[in-house]
Amino acid sequence: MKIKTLLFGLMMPMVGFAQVYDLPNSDNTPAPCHPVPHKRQILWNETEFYAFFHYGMNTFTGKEWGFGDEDEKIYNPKAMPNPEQWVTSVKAAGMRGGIAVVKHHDGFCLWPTATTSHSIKNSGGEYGPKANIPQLFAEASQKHNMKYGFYISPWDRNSAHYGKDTYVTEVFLKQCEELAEYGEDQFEMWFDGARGGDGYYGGEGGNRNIDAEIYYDIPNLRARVHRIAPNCVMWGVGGEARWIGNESGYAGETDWAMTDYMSESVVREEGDINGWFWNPGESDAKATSAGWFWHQGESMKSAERLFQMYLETVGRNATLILNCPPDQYGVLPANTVNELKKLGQLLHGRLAVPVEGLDAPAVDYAKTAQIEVDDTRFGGRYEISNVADGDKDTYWGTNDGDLDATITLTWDTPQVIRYLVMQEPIKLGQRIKDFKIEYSEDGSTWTELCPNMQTTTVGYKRIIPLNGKTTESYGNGYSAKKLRITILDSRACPLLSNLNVF
Ligand code: FUL
Repeated sequence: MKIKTLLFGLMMPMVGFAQVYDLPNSDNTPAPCHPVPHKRQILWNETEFYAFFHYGMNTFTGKEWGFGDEDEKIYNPKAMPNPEQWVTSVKAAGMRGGIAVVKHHDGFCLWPTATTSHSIKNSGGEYGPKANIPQLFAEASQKHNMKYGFYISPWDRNSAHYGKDTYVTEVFLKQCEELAEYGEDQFEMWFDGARGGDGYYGGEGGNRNIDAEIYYDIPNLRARVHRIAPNCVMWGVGGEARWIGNESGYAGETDWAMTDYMSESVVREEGDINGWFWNPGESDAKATSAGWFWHQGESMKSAERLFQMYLETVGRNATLILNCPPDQYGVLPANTVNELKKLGQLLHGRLAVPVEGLDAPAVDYAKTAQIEVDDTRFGGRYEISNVADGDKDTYWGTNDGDLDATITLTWDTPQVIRYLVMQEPIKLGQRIKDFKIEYSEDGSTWTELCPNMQTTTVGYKRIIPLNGKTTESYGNGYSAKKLRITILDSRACPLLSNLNVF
């Protein structure tokens, strides 16, 4: 037993329970380890895996970045766009929500905005003017119990106002408010990092560059959107979640949800243990082979490749926003839908990710293990059984100052195991900074697992492929009578809200 635990235990009979329970922190709740997330950032993190839908003018021009001079009539869907099909297709992949691009750099708005005539109002064909994408997307998401939000490009290559104050006051902030009005329950608003450049700019053309940190009036933007949609995380330039630093679908094996400054890629991928504000990572990646928008003849990445991405993002304390572009008919093509379904089966069968219609989740061996630990926080509420009770609000912890601990899971007969999932209760900050994992087949000799992997951070969620590989993670597995997790160091007393073993 740790010295402090022992002293505390010895003192208890002397002090007496009644007196202790009169103390302000009578249940001995651990002090937060700052910085801590806002409630909206915790809810956002719980979304874990969601889709990106790049759809708009570029879908019809074949471009990735429209110049802003495109005739509105070019946007001409071949059928009524069907966001409900987008939502149900990604739900089948185990996703919990999506972000629809409703204005890209070309400035064309997929809703009848009051701020510009460059919108669906003046678009072509039977369906263009009728399909209010944010509205249809919000309604479909609500219907299917999926989280939703919108991508709105701050850079606007169409607007004559871009680069002037009037763009921010009369166009951009108003557009963000209009979008917020499509649903007070939206979870994220996405702003790309583009900082201006050349464009049409109302016909004047030329180059317009701005300083994104100052120009977009971010504090005001945040306040105005949060007044309408209080749980909407303002991504990127909004300062409430960070870009992970690449578009390839991976986060650092070490990944802190805090940052200090955002200039270096290592800080983006790994965060900063000394960061002073909560700024968790989101990884944006493409599910298809070509660009962000739909392109003729493009192929879909395999479900196995996407599973690997999931391990390297959601499994490393980041979220994954996976781009699935709708085509000119306003639907996700069949090959996308099929691969998404396969991905859902992998996530369900290997990691027990809930997917509607699938009812054979991976078996969670943490539920049948006998779990022991060498240190439990005084207070009666921090037992190790909390990590396997399926309740995200209960957690295990050690006493203050005890920064290490050993947790041992034992099974009556050996189980074949492949993945370990760990979660910290992040409302009290991200704490664990070093741990190791070992297993024993016979119950007495120990072998370290994944020694080449950085077993440093945990955060909201860490998924460890026990063979140390994200590429061929589903191998033969390990026949284990025992699994031992040793927390070696932590920023403050370590806490864990959940453990799963698959
Ligand atoms: C970037 C944009 O420039 C790309 O076109 C795409 O939308 C990507 C997700 O964000 O900043």
